[in-house]
Amino acid sequence: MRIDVVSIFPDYLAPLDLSLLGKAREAGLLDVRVHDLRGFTHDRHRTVDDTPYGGGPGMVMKPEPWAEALGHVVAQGNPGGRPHLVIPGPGGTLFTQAIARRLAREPWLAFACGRYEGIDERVYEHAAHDLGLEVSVLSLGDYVLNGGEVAVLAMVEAIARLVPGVVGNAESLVEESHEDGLLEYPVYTRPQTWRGRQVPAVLLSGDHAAIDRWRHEQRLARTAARRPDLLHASHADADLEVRLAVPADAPELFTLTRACWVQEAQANDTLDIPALVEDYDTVRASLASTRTWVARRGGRLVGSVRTEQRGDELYVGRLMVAPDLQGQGLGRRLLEHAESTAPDGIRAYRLLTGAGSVANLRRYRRAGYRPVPGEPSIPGTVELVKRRR
Ligand code: JD8
Repeated sequence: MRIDVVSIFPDYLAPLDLSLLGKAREAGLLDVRVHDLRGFTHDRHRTVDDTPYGGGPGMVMKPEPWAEALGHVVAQGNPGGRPHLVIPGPGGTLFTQAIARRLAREPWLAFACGRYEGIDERVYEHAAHDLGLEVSVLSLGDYVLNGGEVAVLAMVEAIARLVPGVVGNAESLVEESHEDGLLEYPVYTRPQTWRGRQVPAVLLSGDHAAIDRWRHEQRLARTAARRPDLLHASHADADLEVRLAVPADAPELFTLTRACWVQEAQANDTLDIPALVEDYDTVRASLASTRTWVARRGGRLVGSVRTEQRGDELYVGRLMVAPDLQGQGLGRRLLEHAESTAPDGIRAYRLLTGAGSVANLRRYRRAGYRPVPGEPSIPGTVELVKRRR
């Protein structure tokens, strides 16, 4: 990923040379370039600001130096390539983990660090309409900074660490706050007893299912205590309707299934996946042979899961969440719902996923599922089971 930053205080961005990001730059995973805006002025005083039209306090950043700086950055790129321009500002859209994930998929980002009272508004228009850049005005949070540099430091770190390879074990990326709508669980390390304080016994038990459950409960409790807005957000789905599917759901379900299994095909490097090749009639017919649950929010089909009883086991399958809504805990809630529908006599839950579906495997593990040892019933898949409590 290439990242350009323009600022009148380029030294402010020096922390991007350090730690993981510094190593990622050395490893060629990140190409970070910092530009001094004053380098694009031509007067003796290298002037970048002037008094505001209409009067008022402070100074405003002049448009011309910005146009030259952005023009220079764009001109350095590969022909036809254009950066996604991010301009931090207290009036911008709140920067979130979901936005960090989206920007982490971009090949080229440019950040414009404003100062003073801000940048002449025509620069935003010039970047979007004359340079043809996608422009995002983002805010770090509801408080006022003196300029954009601190915001850029935070945004670049939050984005760059999601670039594959930047963070050593991607494992840790999944368990984090805001990754799935919940805050993280408390962590402990040696010594077992410290100044008379103990580590919670469950963490010493070796019972990974119990540890996963305890951690999940801790996450829910912390989120309820510290960020009920998040909890409500993931439960905002108060307007989330989960019900058995009816034939009228089949068209949307067919489309959602195709959309959701594209990433599974990518993760498993195959298109030969039943959910991806089944035709509409097969999906419609499956509504009669399995208990298929659909989740709707505001009328939109946002997720689904199906269950099938086989002996004393409940097979859970086709768990899906609309790609743009993933990471908000919907999948976790649909899985919990599927399990909650298990009739008496069910002893365990069983599900199947692609061996390459690393993120799924992690989520199922966190939900208490364990891989079934031995050869999978379908090559290239992993079967997981969880004892019913
Ligand atoms: C960019 C100039 C200072 C802001 C007059 C103070 C982001 N969450 C955030 N808070 N503040 C910023 C931010 C502040 C900036 C600039 C970002 C450029 N200033 C201005 C308006 C009031 N001074 C930010 N992201």
